[in-house]
Amino acid sequence: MKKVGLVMGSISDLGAVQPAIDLLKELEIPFEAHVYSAHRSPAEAAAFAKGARENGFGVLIAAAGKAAHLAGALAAQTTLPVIGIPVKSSTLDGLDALLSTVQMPSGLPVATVAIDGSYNAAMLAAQIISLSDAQLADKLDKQRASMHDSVLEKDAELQKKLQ
Ligand code: RP5
Repeated sequence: MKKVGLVMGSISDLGAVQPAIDLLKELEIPFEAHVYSAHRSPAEAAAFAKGARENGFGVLIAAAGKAAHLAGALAAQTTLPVIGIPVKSSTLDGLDALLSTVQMPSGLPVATVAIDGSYNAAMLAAQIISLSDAQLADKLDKQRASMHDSVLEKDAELQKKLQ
């Protein structure tokens, strides 16, 4: 199975990224997580993205806050799909990071999830990896079915309460 490369701009992003790490572990998808900054360690960030395809990665996830250029900087170095997580910081509620991540120039897409949406970033990465892994696709189908069932259970509970 191809690996997921998860890069965060600062160790202070780890809390926001944790749901992605947990989901990748739960789905048993091999991954590497690194702290590489587009601004503070640009050479390492670029080298990681440049070598990612030949190093067995199938998709990259980048989490960064403030002037969040990390996802775009990785996308500039690889044609692997790159998923961006805008991280909420102490000012501007993450809108700064959202706009910095999502507004990529034509030809260099970054699939941007919601502010602090790291769970969905890992889910999207899993869906991409599942294109070439039937077992993982099956796990995702089962997870979707269980989500569906739990919504119906909640509805049944609500109907009971309202009687
Ligand atoms: C970004 O700046 C990081 O991704 C982080 O979200 C934000 C703040 O970084 P620290 O100053 O906490 O290291 O580069």
